[in-house]
Amino acid sequence: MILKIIIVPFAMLAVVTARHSYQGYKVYEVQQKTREQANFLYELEQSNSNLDFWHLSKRLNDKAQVLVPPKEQRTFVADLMKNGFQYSVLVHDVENTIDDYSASVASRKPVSAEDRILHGYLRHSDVNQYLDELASKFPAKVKVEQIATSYEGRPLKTITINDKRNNSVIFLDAGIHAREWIAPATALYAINQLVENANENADILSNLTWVILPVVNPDGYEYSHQMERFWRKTRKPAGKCIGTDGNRNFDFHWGEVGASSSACSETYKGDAPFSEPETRAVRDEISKLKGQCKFYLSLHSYGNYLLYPWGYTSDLPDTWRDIDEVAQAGAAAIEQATGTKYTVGSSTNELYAAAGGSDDWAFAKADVPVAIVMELPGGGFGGFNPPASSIETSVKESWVGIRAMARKVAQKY
Ligand code: 0X9
Ligand code: ZN
Repeated sequence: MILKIIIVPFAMLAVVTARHSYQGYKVYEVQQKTREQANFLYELEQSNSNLDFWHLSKRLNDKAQVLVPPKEQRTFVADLMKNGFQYSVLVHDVENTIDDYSASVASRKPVSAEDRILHGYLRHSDVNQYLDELASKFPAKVKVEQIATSYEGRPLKTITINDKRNNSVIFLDAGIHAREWIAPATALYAINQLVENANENADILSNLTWVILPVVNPDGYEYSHQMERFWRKTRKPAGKCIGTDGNRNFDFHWGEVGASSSACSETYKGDAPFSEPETRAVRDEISKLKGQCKFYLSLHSYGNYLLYPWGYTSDLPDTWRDIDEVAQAGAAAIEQATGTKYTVGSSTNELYAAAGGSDDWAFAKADVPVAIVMELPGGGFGGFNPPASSIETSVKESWVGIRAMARKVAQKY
């Protein structure tokens, strides 16, 4: 046997970091039966940045879902017991669920673009490549532009479909939160249908222009693929931690409620409003469309909610009925198609108060009359890890809702 000695320079070794392991991490499901218990969980979420609340709402009898690292589990459970909570362990070892996911992607050999979108989570460079392919294949109806560069230097690209003077515009974005992979997947399916299946979508194309940014936070998205599956924030260093919550970084009642000043928190508001190049990109695009943009739809996951302003107060805007009508149309269409139920209402009243969101900003500052956050279905173990095998069902169902909302907007504006 010939022994080969490969000399790897030390500097190269130093930059190779291992993927974050979730070995021993658990997801707890905690039922909040009283207002005191709901408040306790809310306070805990605000005060302990080691606990990652995957789901939390203010509704009584709802169940919170919390990702807890091994070193926090004993205190967390003791706190639950002391406060009379009923809880169960939803995932015993989170690391195992991630391995399951990788297997399902690796075993597929997709062919067409639609097939790739429906059966796997595309990496950011593949997303951009798909947009560029569409631009060269359909130059008359599609325009692809690099609108900004992320902190780590990735191109943020929008696709504009059916650009016509005097059309109302729908601005659709996804992936401001890195780990919510089903959101960019849904945006890609929307793009695929609007461009490559245009005949079937004539009703939402004839008087509408679509501007779609499928991955708002590509640095976080790539980091969640390569290093840390449940990464949420951007990737710009902040104090001794990394990342800002993009959906707390918009300049409208910035930082007033439900947003953290601690850089290590999952809901860090940033060191200033619009401190992140990615949120500035969304701001600048929507601002350019002022007066024309009638519908801002931001895709997130998970929990099956259609949420609208305000996110910073339990008051409702004067025109809330107009937004509610659009959201209800989406929820009704989905329920009719598949039986899946969505909860419709204002962010603060249905979920929790959280200021600095893109929806509140678009509605208040860019005069977009209909601004909605769609929390797509979860799946897999807990909610942020739907297996690749469920993408097709999920995005097709969501597309029914998005279509119905777009039709309603086309009628109203
Ligand atoms: O907290 C968020 O940013 C959204 N939920 S998520 O689980 N995807 O993180 C909800 C945002 C609702 N809108 C505002 N609070 N403005
Ligand atoms: Zn989100």
